[in-house]
Amino acid sequence: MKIGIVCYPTFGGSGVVATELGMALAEKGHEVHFITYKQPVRLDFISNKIHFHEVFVEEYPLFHFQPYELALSTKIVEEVKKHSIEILHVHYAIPHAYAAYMAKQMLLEKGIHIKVVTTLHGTDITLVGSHPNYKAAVEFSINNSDVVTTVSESLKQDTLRLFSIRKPIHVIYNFIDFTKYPDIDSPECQRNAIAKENERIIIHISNLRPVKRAEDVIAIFYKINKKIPSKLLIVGEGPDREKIGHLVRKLDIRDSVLFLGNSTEVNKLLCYSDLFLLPSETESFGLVALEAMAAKTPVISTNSGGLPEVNLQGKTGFLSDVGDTKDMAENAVRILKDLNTLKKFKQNAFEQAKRFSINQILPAYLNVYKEVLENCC
Ligand code: GMT
Repeated sequence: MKIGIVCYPTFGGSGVVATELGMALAEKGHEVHFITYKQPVRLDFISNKIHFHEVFVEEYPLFHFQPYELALSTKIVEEVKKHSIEILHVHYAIPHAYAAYMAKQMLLEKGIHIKVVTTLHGTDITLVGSHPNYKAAVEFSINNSDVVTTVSESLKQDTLRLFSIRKPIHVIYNFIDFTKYPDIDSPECQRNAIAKENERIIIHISNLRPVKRAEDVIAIFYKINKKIPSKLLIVGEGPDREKIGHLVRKLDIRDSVLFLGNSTEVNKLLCYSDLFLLPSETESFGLVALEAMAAKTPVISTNSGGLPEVNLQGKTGFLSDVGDTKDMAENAVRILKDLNTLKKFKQNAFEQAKRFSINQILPAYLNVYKEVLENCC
C-alpha cells in the first residue's frame, strides 16, 4: 500500500508514534510518505520506501498567523497525485484532520479518491480540541474522516463525552519497538557515569509543558532524595524549564539534578534508570511511560486519563491522584528501598510493556487500512 502520514515532526508523543509506525510499515514493504514541516526527529533513515515531503509556508506581511493548514492541504494534494497515495493517516486532529478533509475534497474534484484515517492522541481532544475556539472544526474533521482511532479506551470515552461523534472509534494502543532498547546489562548502559553505586537514578522525560506538572517531579524527587540518595535526570525542553530550574536551586538540590535537554537517545538514558516519574494532569496514554517500562524502568504516575491502562498499580509501579506528591514519593521509596523489590518491579514493567510490542499493534493498523480500502468510494 501507498500511505501518506501527516504528523508533527517534534519530540511529542504523537509525532513519535507516527514516525515509528511509518518506519514499521516501510519494513513490511509498504511505501510511506511523511508530509510535515520538518523531517520527523525519530525518522532515522530515508529509503526507496520512506519519503519525506516538506510543507513550506510562504510568509506574507499581511498574515498575522501563517496559514500552515493551507500549505499542508496543498502539499497533500500534490504528493497524493504524484505518488498515487491511497491512504492518508493523520496523527493529532489539529490541524491535520482538517487539512486532510480539504485535500480530500480538492482531489475528489479531480476524480481522485483518498481515504483518511485520523488517530487522536490526547491534547487534541482533552485540552486544545475541545476549546470553543476550535471545537466545531475539530468535530467536523473527525466526523468526516473515514476511520477514527484513539490511543486508549480513556481517550475514546473523552472523545465521545466532549464531542458529538457520528463514527465508530477504534482503540489502537500506542506501541514499542523492542529492537531499539539496549538491555540494561549491555555495555552501553553505563549507569556509573551518572550515579554512585549506592544512588538510585530517577528520570522524567517530557516537553515540560504545564500539563506535565514538572514542578511535582521536583517535589517528589526532593522527598525521595531525603530517604534514598538519588540522581534525577530531566530530559526535554519546554515552557516550564526555567521554573523548575529555579525550584531546584531554591531546594538546594542542584548537585542531584541533571538537565539533559532534548534527546533522540531516550532509550539509552532509560537503561540507566531505576524509576520514571510522570505526574501529569492528564495523559491519554503516556507513551513515554511505556518506553520506560520497555527499558525495565518502573513508573510512578498519576491515575489520570489512559495511564491506568498502561501502568499497573502495585505491579509495574504505582498511581496516585494528580498533585499528591507525598503519596507518589512514598510509593517511589517502596520500590527503591531494596534491590529485590526494585528487581521485581523492573521485570513486571518489562513483561507489561511486551503487551504493547509493535508486533502486537501493527496488524491492527494494517486491518484498518485494508478495511477502508475495501469500502472504497
Ligand atoms: O504529551 C505530549 O505533550 C505530546 C502529546 C502529543 O500529542 O504529541 O502526547 C499525546 O500523545 C501521546 C502519543 O499518543 C500520548 O502518549 C500522550 O499521553 C498524549 N499527551 C497527553 O494526552 C497530554
